[in-house]
Amino acid sequence: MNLSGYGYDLTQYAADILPSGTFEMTLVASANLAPDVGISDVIASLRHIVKLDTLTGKSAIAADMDGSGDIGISDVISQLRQIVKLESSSGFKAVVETSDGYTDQLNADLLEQPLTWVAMGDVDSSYTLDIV
Ligand SMILES: [Ca+2]
Repeated sequence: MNLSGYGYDLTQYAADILPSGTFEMTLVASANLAPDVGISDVIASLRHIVKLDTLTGKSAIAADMDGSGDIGISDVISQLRQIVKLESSSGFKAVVETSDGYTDQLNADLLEQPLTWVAMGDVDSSYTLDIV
């Protein structure tokens, strides 16, 4: 991973033994690297909840703030609390594209694929951070 363009040097980190089964990889937000959650993201989540739109892929993962597997009012409340700084950022979550779409449930085999970082709460993908 090379995040040097974003002011991060991850070369000091290494994983010799990966967890067995599935796991998630997250990146904690910081002052200069945090998802840009806005009202447009809240609206996108609400439109999904009332079935005016269907969020899929990275947008659906970004909208599921609590990682419950679905997008509900509690996720919207979390987005709103982050906008008004009542709640700290949810940071970023690594995803891999599979034949079934994007997943945040990683395993050793999936790590052979390129990772994409989803900015949690940024449903409209106004903030993207790709790692090649
Ligand atoms: Ca949720």
